[in-house]
Amino acid sequence: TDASSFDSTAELLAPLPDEIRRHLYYTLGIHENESDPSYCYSALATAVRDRVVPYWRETRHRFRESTERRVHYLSLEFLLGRSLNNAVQNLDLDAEARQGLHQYGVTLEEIAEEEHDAGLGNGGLGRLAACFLDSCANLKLPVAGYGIRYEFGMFHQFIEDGRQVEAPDHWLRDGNLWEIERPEHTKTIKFFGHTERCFDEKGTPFSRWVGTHDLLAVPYDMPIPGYKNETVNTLRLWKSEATETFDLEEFNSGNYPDAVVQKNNAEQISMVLYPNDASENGKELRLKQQYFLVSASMQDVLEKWVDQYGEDFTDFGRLNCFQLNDTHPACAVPELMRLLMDEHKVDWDSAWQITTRCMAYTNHTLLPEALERWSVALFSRLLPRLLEIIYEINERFLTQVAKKHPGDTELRRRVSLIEEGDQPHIRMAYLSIVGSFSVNGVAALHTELLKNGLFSDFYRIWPEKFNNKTNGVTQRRWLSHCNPGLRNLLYDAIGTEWESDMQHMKKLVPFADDAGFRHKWQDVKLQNKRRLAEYVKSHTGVEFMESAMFDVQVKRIHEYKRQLLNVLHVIHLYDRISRGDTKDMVPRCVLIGGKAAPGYHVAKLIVKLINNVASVVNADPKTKDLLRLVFFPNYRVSSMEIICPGTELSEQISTAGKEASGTGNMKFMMNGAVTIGTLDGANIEIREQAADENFFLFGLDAKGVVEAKKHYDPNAIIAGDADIQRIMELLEGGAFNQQEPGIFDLLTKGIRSGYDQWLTIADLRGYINAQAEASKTYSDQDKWNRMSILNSANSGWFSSDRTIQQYADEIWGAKPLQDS
Ligand code: DL6
Repeated sequence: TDASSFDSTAELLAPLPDEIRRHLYYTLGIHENESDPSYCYSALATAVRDRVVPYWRETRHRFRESTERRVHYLSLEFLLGRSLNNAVQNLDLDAEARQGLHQYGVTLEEIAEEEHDAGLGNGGLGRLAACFLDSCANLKLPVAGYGIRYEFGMFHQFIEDGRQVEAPDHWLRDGNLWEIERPEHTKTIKFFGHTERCFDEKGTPFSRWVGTHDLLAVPYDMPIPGYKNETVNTLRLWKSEATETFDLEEFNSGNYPDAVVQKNNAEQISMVLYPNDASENGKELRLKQQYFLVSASMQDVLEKWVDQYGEDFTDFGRLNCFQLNDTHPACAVPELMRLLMDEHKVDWDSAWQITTRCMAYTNHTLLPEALERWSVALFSRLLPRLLEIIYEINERFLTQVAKKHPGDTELRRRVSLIEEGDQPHIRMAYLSIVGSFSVNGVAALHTELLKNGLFSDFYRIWPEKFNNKTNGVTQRRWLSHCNPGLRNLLYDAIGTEWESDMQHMKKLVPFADDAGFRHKWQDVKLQNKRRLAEYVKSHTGVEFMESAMFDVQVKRIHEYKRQLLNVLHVIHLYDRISRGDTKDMVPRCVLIGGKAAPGYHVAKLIVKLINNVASVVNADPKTKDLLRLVFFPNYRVSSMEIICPGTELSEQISTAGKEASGTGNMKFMMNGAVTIGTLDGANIEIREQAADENFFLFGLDAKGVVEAKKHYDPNAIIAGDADIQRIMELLEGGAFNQQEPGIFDLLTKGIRSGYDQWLTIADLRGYINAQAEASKTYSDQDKWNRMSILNSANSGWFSSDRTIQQYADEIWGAKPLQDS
């Protein structure tokens, strides 16, 4: 095909308002006066998609023709959120879209609400993948995402009687206008069966995986538009289907339910996202999902390779790179080996050279419970051929280690890919390290802890593999789109370049000293606080006072993130109010939101505690004008788009050494919130960029945490601090659970225990003091606004464009696609 033919199709389109009308009329069969918001959404989204498609086709064409290195980002999660606004923004269609909607009496904001969030992820890891795709498109990099098209995304969270209740998220119920099915690229995926040793005509042995249960992987492509740059990259999501939808024999014999068993079993694989962000799942279905994604994607890439270069794989490693988003897609290592050897007759040594040249692994957690291990027994049943390959990789690796470190059997035991025991397990992180040329952490501290802690043996063996890539977020969604007031103020002050290059945010620094500008800055924040207050009111019934400090912690609920510490501080403020100690008290509205993994009992109890404390605090007339607490239900991407711009104090209070990076912290910083936080994850870099005086620091650092655990005595700390003692008395005395005595005992006993891993009480005094400092600063609004501006001005480092540029330069060796 000739690339020039692509442009002409774009010219066939009429102005957007006419296209909206055309789609209402012809595509949806609606009379103009029947149009309700959902039809308007469909018409606009289809019209916008029509604008996207020519660029998409052309980018795909350039991608196919390019002889530069291609990158394949493999991830079990892509937390995309909504697509319409993103496409409107990136294709610069805002004015036309508004004009087109005007005649139907609806606004773009109302229409956008019609779209379901694509919640194909749990939290940070999945949202990072989405930000990365946006940045790759912005930088015109030849990067394709590969994931699973879950029928049900992240569950909906409801709060009933203060407790989390989960409901399924059938996000595809009304269809998804942002995907195109590509049945011609369907792949067959094997499970179960056994392997056979065979010999080719030259007598060379090879293996065959036979007797398998097969199913199909059907691709659905989603466009990833770059920012005003005529580039549209692809996210390919796989749906599982049965090879035969019906067993005709069963059907004809009248056994209708059994006739569709195969179909149901096959479709289960892409049916639902596992909702655990930081704990091992260990379930057969989860391993099936992982292998399903990996096998389909690897086959896809190899198929394209063979189309372009034939069966010569000499340059495959040089021209391809697979970025493994955590260990979830770690089966990519043995699967690429299998496909090269069994399907394309490449010998072991060459296949290994190719594989280790193109795999790169990102680690996202230090928590031991999140490190994936798969039982050998399960693996041998489900993926027998892969297990054989893993055993051989391990054998060869351990031989290499023995040569380098003779006599060190302990080292070999420690680094083995197989953890021995009654039930041997495969260590997926080790498999990923051995199979990759690059291993990276997601913030400077995190990478240091990987090198010197969790993966120290491997760091000793291959120091050159390890590198850091501090996370980032896209300023297009997380500043420009979600905060139009601030965007317009920035346009006036420093122009528009920051939207595609965040280094330009630095131009904002001198404005911190401009009183007039500070005033405008504060006014924008006030508007955003009003919008947030309305949102909170409509979802929880609680009124936020607009003059109060908006203090926010939104993220998954987990003990290490210490939402509990936040609640203890709220109880402290409540105690002060109850005792009449309100002199100089700065009014606060505290918002906490996030989902707890459905099986994580303690996290769910923390949700209940937040809700119970909120009920007591908000109902007490003494707190009027001084304190509010809400638990915001069903926290997700689209709610962050409203919460983030209205936030003034960003809570990043994890136990040091536990949060790999954090990315919410970066979104808040960009929008001018000041952080109160520990020296954990990317907080350290946030403080470095913003300067110490523009950050409220407290708590133990990572080394301090290790030390403190040796002689931790929370009860002594409680006994020696009257404020903390009163907090505990209120909690333990049942002030927040009068009707349900004892329900929070697990939490109070936990924080009183010398084995409390999260050292809540150790950091509480420091936290209370830092909060007091934040309040004092807030009462000087001029000073606060200065800090706020400087946070935003210095947030350029946290653009995912910077992160991706580093991945491209330092790991991938990828260059932008040339314009045709
Ligand atoms: O790297 C993205 C994100 C980090 O910002 C968070 O700090 C980290 O907790 C999160 N990790 C996970 C762990 N899941 N697994 N495995 O979600 O990654």
